Amino acid sequence: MAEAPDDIAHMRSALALARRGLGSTWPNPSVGCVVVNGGRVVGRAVTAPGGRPHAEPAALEVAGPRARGATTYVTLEPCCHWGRTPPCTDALISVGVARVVIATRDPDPRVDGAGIARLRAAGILVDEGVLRAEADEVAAGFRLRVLKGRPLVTLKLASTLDGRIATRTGESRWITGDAARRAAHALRGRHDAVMVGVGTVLADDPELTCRLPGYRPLPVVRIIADSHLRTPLTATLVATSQQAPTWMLIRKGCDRDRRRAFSDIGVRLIEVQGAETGLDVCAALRALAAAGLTHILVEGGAQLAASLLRADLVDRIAWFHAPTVMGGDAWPAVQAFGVEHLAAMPRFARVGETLLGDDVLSEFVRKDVV
Ligand code: AOF
Ligand code: ZN
Repeated sequence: MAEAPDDIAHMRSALALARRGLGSTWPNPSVGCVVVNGGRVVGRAVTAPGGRPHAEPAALEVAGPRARGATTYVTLEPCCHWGRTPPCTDALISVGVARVVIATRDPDPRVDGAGIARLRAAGILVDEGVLRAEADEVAAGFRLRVLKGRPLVTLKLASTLDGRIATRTGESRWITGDAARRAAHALRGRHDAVMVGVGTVLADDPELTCRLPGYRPLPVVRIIADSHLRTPLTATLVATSQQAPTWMLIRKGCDRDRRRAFSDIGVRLIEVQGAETGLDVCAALRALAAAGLTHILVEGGAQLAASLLRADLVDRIAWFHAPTVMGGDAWPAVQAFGVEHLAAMPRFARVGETLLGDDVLSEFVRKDVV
């Protein structure tokens, strides 16, 4: 189709809405919807926290009677299945919109083109593909969950220029400055969950919340990959599990009394197959997708980063570099993972570079994110 400039502008604002919901709508995708009548925006909405209501009925409700004859812009194909809410296609049909512009199809097998067919069968004009690439990027976590059964993984690292995260004696606070640490909190705000390995819990006792006021309506899920339940019951992540969810990925066969102690406090334990050392990261991500997560931020440590890179499971990297050097006896951001040839290195494309005080945030993506 020939894309009208208005279509692009309205879809761009629908995408901006969708981006705002990232981190809060899992297990559902964050969808943006803009209703336009006579050239004026009469309704707009994003998928609600927790995934319901969907964006379309919320935007139609704002538009009220002005939805009749309107054009509706949606970043994802409207659903046509009866889930926990009635189909969005039926809402669009019943209020009498004239045209629906869709950025990309919903990969959910219950929809996947059937939403478009249903709208067309009802006599609504449908155009698809407006800003598809951007929409696929916004929905990348949801697409991975549906199509590959795992969440999207962003690896966040903060290191010296030579990729070190702690001195020989273990000092690590702080390597990057205030602006970089605020940006790291904003990253947490856009992810469903933040994950660390047990080594990081033992070394830093982090809280892993998003401490930017008003940034997200639901607390971020905190996940500890801890095959042998080495986390102390007194760890901050455990002690604060009433304020924000704490999940632990553990190996099958961990001590029952110890497991009970964690679940009594309110920690959710998820059993995962073991690898020779630690957890099978593939199985761990499968379990997290099955629990509904679409997008996780991995904040270390070096062992978990290495396991994910070795298994080719890192989709995006956010790497903060401070203008300092520690040298080879300091702790590396990524542990050894056995690369012998250049051809075997995981490769990423650089997509962004932001100066944050004296630090730099470099962002990378793998080349084949669905
Ligand atoms: C839409 N608009 O805003 C979203 C959609 O469990 P349910 O009933 O909420 O349905 C979840 C599915 O709905 C999800 O897998 C995806 O296919 C779609 N998400 N669809 O029309 C929205 N969030
Ligand atoms: Zn829907």
